[in-house]
Amino acid sequence: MSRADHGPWWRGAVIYQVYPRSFADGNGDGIGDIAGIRSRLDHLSALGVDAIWFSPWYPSPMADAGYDVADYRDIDPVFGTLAEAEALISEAHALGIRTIVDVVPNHCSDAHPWFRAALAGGPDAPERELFWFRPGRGPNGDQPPTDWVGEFGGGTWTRTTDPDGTPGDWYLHLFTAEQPDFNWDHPRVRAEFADILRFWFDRGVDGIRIDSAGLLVKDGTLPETRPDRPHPFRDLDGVHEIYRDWRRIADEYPGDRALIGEVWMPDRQRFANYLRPDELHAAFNFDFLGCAWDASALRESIDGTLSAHALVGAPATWVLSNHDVTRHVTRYGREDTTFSFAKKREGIFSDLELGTTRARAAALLSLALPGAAYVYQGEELGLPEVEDIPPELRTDPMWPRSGHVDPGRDGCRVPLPWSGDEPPFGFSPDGATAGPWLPQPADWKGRTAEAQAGDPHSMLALYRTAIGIRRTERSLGDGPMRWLDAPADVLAFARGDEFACVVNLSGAPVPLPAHRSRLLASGPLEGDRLPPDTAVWLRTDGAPPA
Ligand code: TEU
Ligand code: CA
Repeated sequence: MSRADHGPWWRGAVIYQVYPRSFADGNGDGIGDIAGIRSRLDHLSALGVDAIWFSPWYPSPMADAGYDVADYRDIDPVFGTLAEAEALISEAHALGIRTIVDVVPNHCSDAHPWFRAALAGGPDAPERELFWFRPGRGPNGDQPPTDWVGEFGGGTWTRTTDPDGTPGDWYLHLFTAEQPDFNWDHPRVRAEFADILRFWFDRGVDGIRIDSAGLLVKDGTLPETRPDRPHPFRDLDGVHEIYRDWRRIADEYPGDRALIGEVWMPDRQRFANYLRPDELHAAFNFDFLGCAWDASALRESIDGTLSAHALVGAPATWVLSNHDVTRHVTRYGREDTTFSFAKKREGIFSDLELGTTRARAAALLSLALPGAAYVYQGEELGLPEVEDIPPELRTDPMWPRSGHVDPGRDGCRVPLPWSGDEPPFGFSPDGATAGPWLPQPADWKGRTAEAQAGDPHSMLALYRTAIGIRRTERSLGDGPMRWLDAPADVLAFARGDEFACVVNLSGAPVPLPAHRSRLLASGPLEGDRLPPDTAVWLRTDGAPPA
């Protein structure tokens, strides 16, 4: 059934995140690539997703796995060519799947030609104005301009050496030293990104995911961070002007092009400001992602999300995992089920069976809520976080930058298992010259897409069935929802007059509300009772009792 009466696609889409390095390897070098993605599009088509978001695939020294971009208009040779990316975009479109590229506007790579020119040209190079070069403090200038703490921990400034060999100015980087921050006060930076957006829209992409969208504008007076003052680089009002410009560009193109912001922002009101009608179309709901597996916390997050979005007329999004966070099968099996970057990631016991049971229920919850839903590659296979990657094989700069305290994000980026009984589980073709770039657990044979495709009780089967129902169920996706009366610690809500979702977060089985039939359950029911950590989709009769 058509969803056309739901408005533009981005209001209710299921969007699948491909992390190209770890999705599928076409040429056998152990690193995922565009050829691999093209060979596995049938998986995404069978899953039923509406759109694919590709994490960065641009030329990059890979200091931050491609979030350090050296050229925004090309493809890194490890992933393939621009012609292959264009072919992938049109093949996805032929399957009815939209495409979203990841644009990183806060910073580039230190290998970007502008930054190279800024260094090579010495203190007077005009390219220095495109970044944040400043003299150091102290008599010898050997103290950084500020004591700001970076997003991965550690300082935010690195000193340069002038072409004559003497110590020179410092430059700002909110992430690693290999990721210099752009100066968005400079018109050339603005013009460059306007052109980059057009470059990808001209290639037919349907959306842009905007990396670190709240960080672009800095207070040029460089104050220290103080709790009683506006933050010097987070969520400054000036970012909104940038997104109003970008919205005008997106609106110039036919066919509902979408701008999707990565905005980590605890304040829901300020978060919603990015979604005003002339700004971004959508943004990732990290409030929900970080929320505990707890009925009242989830209900509060859902209500808070929906009311903040309603004020600006934007659709909510529902996200459980991505390439930066501990996979939710593992999170939900822990005693503390919340996520935050500030927390230790490692060495915390997780009951993966419990985590999997909850992840299945969470899938039905998030796919039934109003708005768009995101699926991070591998969550449809129920993959857990890989927590035993040997330290010498870890690649995430978070690991060294945290002083080897935080293992970083490699554990959610392990190459996908597709088929077979042993690594590389079909990730690379037969006869590959190298193993997967991160080791896959030897016991993943039961988690391959192939093994799960034939098992009606698998996570993959649950996702396929749920997304399939969502495609035909007119009340799902964007639209209203209504809470139903339910026992303590049970979330029950109606979508339209004939659909209800019930999630039992209590410790005991609960009776189901009145219904005509069961559409789908995340696990076995006990007669007419819904066991703990289980969700069910029900066909209800007319308006269900409120
Ligand atoms: O992540 C941004 C991000 O996670 C931070 O801004 C976050 O708020 C911070 O780590 C909390 O302390 C994006 C990408 O998703 C990530 O993979 C990149 O490493 C990062 O930007 C830099 O481009
Ligand atoms: Ca490859």
